[in-house]
Amino acid sequence: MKVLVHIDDAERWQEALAERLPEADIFTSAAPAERRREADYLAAWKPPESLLSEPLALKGIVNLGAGVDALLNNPGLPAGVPIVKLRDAGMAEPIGDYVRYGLLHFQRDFDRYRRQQHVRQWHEHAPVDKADWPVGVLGLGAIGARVAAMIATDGFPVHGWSRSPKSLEGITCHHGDDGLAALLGRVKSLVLLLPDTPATRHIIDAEALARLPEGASLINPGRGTLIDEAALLDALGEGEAEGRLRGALLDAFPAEPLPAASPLWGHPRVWVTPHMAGPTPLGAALDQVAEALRAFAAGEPQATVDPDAGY
Ligand code: OXD
Repeated sequence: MKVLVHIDDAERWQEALAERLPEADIFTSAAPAERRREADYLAAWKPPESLLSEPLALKGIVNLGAGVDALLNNPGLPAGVPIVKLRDAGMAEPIGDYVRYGLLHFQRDFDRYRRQQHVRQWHEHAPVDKADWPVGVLGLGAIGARVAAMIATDGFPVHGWSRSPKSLEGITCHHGDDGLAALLGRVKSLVLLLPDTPATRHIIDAEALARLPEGASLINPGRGTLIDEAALLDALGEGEAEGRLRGALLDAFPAEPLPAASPLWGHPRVWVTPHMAGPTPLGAALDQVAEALRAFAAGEPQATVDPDAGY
């Protein structure tokens, strides 16, 4: 099988994949056009439209990440080619740690203490137990479910939400529109781990934010398109004094890098990180890619992405 690889450090992936698939001919998108045309499969992260629009006769695509939004929204994506994406591939653990950091940041008042430090103010806030800090996790796919389990183990009561019903041990599961409204009304921190699909775009709009209890916080290691940014800024209010929304820890944005002109950069109660919550550990990801390519070649592809559902 011939595999075309496109990702920032493609040569590293090419070499490591060749060790796992010695039977395969693996080359990167830097190869000449006639060589690229020979590819049976594409393993790629955010390939440019120009590459996808080339006359490639692909039998399958492996998305080198968990989110397929960039690929599905690429106008060059050839129709009908089955797509397999990385499953948890080791990203859930660091994403869980990112969420833990955010939860402790708000639950232990680090945001308030930082502001007090600026004015040299020594004042202790009454602690709130984790058991009294309900957390909502929107999205219970492979990553969301693992993150929900991690924070439940830490002692936070966790409410999970998915579009269709799910049952997860130790998590109070909600589903559908009514379930979402019920969850929003009772959580002190809201964590977004949904994929970017037409159904999830701006799911956190003014109405959803208004349902959150006064002083709730938002943690988004998922996708930037989940949030209506104008509504978010409105709920946060201006300046250091806490608004209806206490603060937001954001790792994902509709346009990345976050444009320098974005008001989020300078907001005193917004923490911006550069889409670093869930780095993909190369080893685990490569094992999954090799497995997916072998399954394609054997004519038994693994669970493929549903382009209509968007994940
Ligand atoms: C992913 C990501 O989808 O890194 O894997 O955002």
